[in-house]
Amino acid sequence: MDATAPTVAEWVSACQTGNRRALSRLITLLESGDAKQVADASNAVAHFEFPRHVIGVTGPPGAGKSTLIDYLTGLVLRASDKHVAILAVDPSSPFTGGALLGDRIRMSSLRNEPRVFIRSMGSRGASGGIAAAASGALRALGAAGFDTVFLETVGAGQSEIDIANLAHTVCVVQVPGFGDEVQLMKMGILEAADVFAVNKADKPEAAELKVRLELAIAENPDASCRVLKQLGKKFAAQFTGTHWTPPVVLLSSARQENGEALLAALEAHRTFVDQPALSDVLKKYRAVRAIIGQAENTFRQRVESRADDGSLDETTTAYLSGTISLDAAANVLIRATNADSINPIRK
Ligand SMILES: Nc1nc2c(ncn2[C@@H]2O[C@H](COP(=O)(O)OP(=O)(O)OP(=O)(O)O)[C@@H](O)[C@H]2O)c(=O)[nH]1
Ligand SMILES: [Mg+2]
Repeated sequence: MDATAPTVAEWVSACQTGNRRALSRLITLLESGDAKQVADASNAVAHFEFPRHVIGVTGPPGAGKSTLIDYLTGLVLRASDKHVAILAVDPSSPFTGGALLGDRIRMSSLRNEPRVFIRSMGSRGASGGIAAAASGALRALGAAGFDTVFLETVGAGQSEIDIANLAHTVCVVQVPGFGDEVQLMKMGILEAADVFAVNKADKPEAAELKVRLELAIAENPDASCRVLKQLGKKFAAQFTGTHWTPPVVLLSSARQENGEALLAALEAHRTFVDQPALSDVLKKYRAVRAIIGQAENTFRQRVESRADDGSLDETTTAYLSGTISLDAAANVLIRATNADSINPIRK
């Protein structure tokens, strides 16, 4: 390696003084570096907190997510001196920049705003997985002093859910013409949102969709607190505070109408998750998820390096000849990778 090339630690320092190129480089490393670069970059940002408010914005293609984020960002800039980042993550797109998502981002009216940072991420074979890369990027944005991040994701696959779950607040954007409430329930949409934005209020059917959504939420109070659902029984049981009912906000992003109400709803949710009893549980839960995620990555890397060095051959032969079951073969591998590990807590 070039001795004069900046180290990852130097990039992080540069990020902290507002250097956008360094921030971009760091995110690129997290997104598409080799295993060592990803590990170095993740470690370098690990002790930084996320920005104060990470807002996941998700919903069907064409619902107006990007238009809405542009509009809300403009409102935040006008009302405060906050720095806002827009991170568009598309797990299905292998290439940054060249992706459609990147093209749309480049059209943003805010791309020349000094207090705004806009970036898209795809999964260009990131060795740690896209959710881990996005999580690192959020820490890098925290290091760089951003207050608010809008995290745009498309679709509802597992990777998108993992990404949305990084956010403090998830805003699901809905538009008229996407079926009835039975379908909404089936699609698991009620469980996915902290706040609903019914966009395209300039269309006549939008007001009706808002009413239908509110009814569906009222009829399914148990399904509609994403934070507690996400925590699962074990963690949720530790929290006995007030319940959150997702508000439904009608707005027109294209006409720039009623975005203030949506911002207020998002902020109210941030305050909700900030109550100490809940934020402690959430913090613990996130740490557990982060450790499990990292363990999965490490395990995958170890398994893959074993596959390369030929040490799997004997097990594979035994499995192919029917001497051992698939389960037993997998266990041989698990035990072998365990032997590689060290425990820094109990040496
Ligand atoms: N009528 C109307 N059109 C809107 C509104 N908001 C966005 N649109 C239009 O909807 C289309 C899609 O908007 P985008 O912001 O690109 O939607 P998106 O959800 O980000 O789309 P993907 O990133 O492809 O999933 C564009 O033609 C927008 O101009 C709105 O409030 N009213
Ligand atoms: Mg978009």
